[in-house]
Amino acid sequence: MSRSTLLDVEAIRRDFPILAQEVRPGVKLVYLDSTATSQKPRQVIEAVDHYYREQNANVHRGIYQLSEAATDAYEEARKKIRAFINAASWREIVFTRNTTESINLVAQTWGRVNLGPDDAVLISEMEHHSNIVPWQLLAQEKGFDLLVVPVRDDGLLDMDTFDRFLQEHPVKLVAITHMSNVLGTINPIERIIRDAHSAGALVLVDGAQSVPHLPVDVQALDADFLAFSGHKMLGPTGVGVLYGRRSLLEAMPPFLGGGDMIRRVRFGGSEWNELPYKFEAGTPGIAQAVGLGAAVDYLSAVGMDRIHAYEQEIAAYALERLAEVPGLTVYGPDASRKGAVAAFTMDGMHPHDIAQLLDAEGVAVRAGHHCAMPLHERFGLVATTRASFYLYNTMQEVDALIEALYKAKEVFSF
Ligand code: 7TS
Repeated sequence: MSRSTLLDVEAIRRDFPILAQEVRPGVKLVYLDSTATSQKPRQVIEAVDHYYREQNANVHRGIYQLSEAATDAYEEARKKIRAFINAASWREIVFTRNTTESINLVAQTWGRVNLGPDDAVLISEMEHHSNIVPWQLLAQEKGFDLLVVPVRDDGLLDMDTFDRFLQEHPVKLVAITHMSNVLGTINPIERIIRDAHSAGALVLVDGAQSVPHLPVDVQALDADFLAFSGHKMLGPTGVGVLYGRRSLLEAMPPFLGGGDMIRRVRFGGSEWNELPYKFEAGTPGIAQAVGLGAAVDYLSAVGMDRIHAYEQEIAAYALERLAEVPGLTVYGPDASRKGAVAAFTMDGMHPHDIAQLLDAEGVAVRAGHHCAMPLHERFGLVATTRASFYLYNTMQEVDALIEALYKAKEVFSF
């Protein structure tokens, strides 16, 4: 397979020290699990290192220079993230630990105040558990209906049922993934938001898989909430983001109580801090946020449009090559409707065995239900093997995957 002209992938790869690793002498690492977590470029590793060497102090507290430097670095990262998703204000960017915490924050604050027995929340069959379980927990307590939009055989959302649910039920919130972590399906999020708003519902977008891979503009989308994780977009673990429309965040009660989220504490009652600090109780992941700022710089310098276009190329090539392997089934839509994720099964082979045999060839893929058990059940599966790609993966690595799959088949033919 020839090289893509969209990205200088070889130059990009040189920025990621871990990709030069050999899993054993002579066998190069082929990392195909970026959907679980991405690798980190030296620019991110160095930003974290620099922060600890030169700026480390607690934020929003000290009046000494180092604390001011730490606060500036932390707030600078917030501003970079604001620009990256084109939020109207940095006050709409709340640092959390990850997508999971961002979604739970909305459920436990906005949801707790606004949802009751006469309401419905609409999710989909392709959600990650982190966009199912927080709503189930709250539904048990508040008695609202949790409606689930089905996934069609071709891996696309059943939009007719989506429309019908909006017409027939008092839906107050649509909580939906922008891109599936298993099927790779990119949902028609503009239309979903427009129709939800027309029906009087707010929309929370699970951007865990879209923000790292596509240009996402919260103002153009008119999203009410957007949740995503730093570690899937070249940033460190332990930092995530909740974007919320300012008027909504202003009206929401706090999530966790503690330091930094208050303006004044009295035993008779406390007052909350201004946005976004109202939602950032306790010492945050400062170095992690700084690292995420560097990750956003890196992605922006390459260009999200180019990253997405390159990933479409690699997805198309991967699907074409996977289709050549006898007895292999890939789940999800064709390459034009999905990101660079391929979850598959092979006749007569357990998905975990496939992953283990691939590992012996240096090819790192994930096997299991990928925290999407209802989706697997819908396709009559307990598990799939999943290969996923990012800007640092090459077409040659697709070839390495295919070769390793043929070797795995040979093992099983004995
Ligand atoms: N939503 C989606 C669509 C995801 O893919 C994930 C993580 C999450 C939410 C949760 O993100 P977290 O950072 O809070 O854990 N997905 C995966 C995966 O596919 N394999 O490992 C994690």
